[in-house]
Amino acid sequence: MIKSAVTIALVPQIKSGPWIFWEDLEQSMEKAAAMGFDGIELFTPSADAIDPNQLKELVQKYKLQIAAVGTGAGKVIHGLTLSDPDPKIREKAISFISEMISFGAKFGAPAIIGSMQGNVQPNANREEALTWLAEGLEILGQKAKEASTFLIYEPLNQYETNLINTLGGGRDFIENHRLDNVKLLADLFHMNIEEGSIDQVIREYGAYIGHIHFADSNRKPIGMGHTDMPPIAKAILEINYSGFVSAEAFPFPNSEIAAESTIQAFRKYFR
Ligand SMILES: [Mn+2]
Repeated sequence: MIKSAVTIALVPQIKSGPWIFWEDLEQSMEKAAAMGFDGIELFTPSADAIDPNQLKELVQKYKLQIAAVGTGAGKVIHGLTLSDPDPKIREKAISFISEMISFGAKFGAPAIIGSMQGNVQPNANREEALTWLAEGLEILGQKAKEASTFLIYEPLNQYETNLINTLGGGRDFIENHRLDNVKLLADLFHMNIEEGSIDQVIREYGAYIGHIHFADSNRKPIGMGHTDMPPIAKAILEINYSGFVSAEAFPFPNSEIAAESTIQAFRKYFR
């Protein structure tokens, strides 16, 4: 069964970003649970920012799953990416994400590689950058496997990365580099910019999709933009997707209304 999730960001440096909840972890979890979400997607400054024992207590108290953990803080705070021409920076990026994988795995949650994939830098060439990214994903996919979880790779829109922008590009990358244990994130906001037909692409690459980011065309909660949701929801149901549909959207007009609109949309399309 498809599960609902809502994002909670605890990284002050990204405070203008597309995350529903921003404030206190427990307060946000309490609200998410009261609205009926199945899980939360967490963005923390580092793998040791939250005490795992404390989080275990909260997860039990509010009966929420951890849907996934984001790694973007590694780039935002430390400037680390998997495609940096400097091997020392790539190494640090891998170790930052490895720690996130271990943290998430304590809760059965996969880690997401989004902005930490980086970009082709002006002093690097595209082939090299893609090779570095593949090397990183290979190591991290194995790390995730050892932790009994999987790794999520997110194609981003062209204004956020010049590496891979489409689900098909992500599939080709996984196949060409024989990446094991790496699944794709279908982010409906990025796809609305990059794909010809979102529902067709979801059907075509359904077997590769391990996580879905739920946001409208303008990155506001579903229902507040012009994305034609019914055919997309139909495609998600048709591929027998059983992961999380997670609201990575702006807290518009505020966190509570954004979360409430999201869970209503989720129920409308998936329950
Ligand atoms: Mn996303």
